Amino acid sequence: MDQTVSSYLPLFLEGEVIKGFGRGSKDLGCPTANYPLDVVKKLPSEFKPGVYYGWAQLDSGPMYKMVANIGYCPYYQNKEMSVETHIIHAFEKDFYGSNLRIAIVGYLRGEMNFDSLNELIETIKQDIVNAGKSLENPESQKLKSNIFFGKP
Ligand code: ADP
Ligand code: RBF
Ligand code: MG
Repeated sequence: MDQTVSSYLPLFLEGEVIKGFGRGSKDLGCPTANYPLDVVKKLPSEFKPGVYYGWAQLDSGPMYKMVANIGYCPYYQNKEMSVETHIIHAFEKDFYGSNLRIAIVGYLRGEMNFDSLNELIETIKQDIVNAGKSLENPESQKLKSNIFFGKP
């Protein structure tokens, strides 16, 4: 892993799931749970924007794999940094207002710009596959039972 990245990983974040940009990520097949700005501000100053994988827990529920985009979304040119978590699980309904705990375990790639929305979506699909694989390795598995997460 990248030297700067490995100096602050694993990184644990916790906060409420709020309304995000409302760009309909859900309609694209990739809903992302957004954090309020006070959580985003807890990232270390040397944090490298990009796509990360790790573990997620809603309230005191079960552990799920996740992939997160942390940065400025060059495709949309956001002014503020955002932390958006896509939980790799099909939920029956929304969970705005829930407490979301994440462990950011590893780095997949830097944020990129795309010529079309379709390319962005295809790249995200591949990120989900890559995250799923990386989370199977024993180092990643260990973090799933970290004391940071509540007992399901
Ligand atoms: P917003 O712009 O408000 O973040 P999204 O289209 O990104 O809207 O949808 C995010 C919301 O969808 C989350 O806040 C959550 O309530 C819900 N959701 C349902 N399934 C998932 C999932 N697998 N991962 C993340 N959020 C999900
Ligand atoms: N936005 C970008 O502008 N560039 C990216 O490379 C990028 N990668 C993403 C990877 C993942 C796994 C996820 C969940 C989101 C990513 N996004 C990226 C953010 C995307 O633009 C945002 O979720 C939109 O709201 C989707 O419509
Ligand atoms: Mg979102």
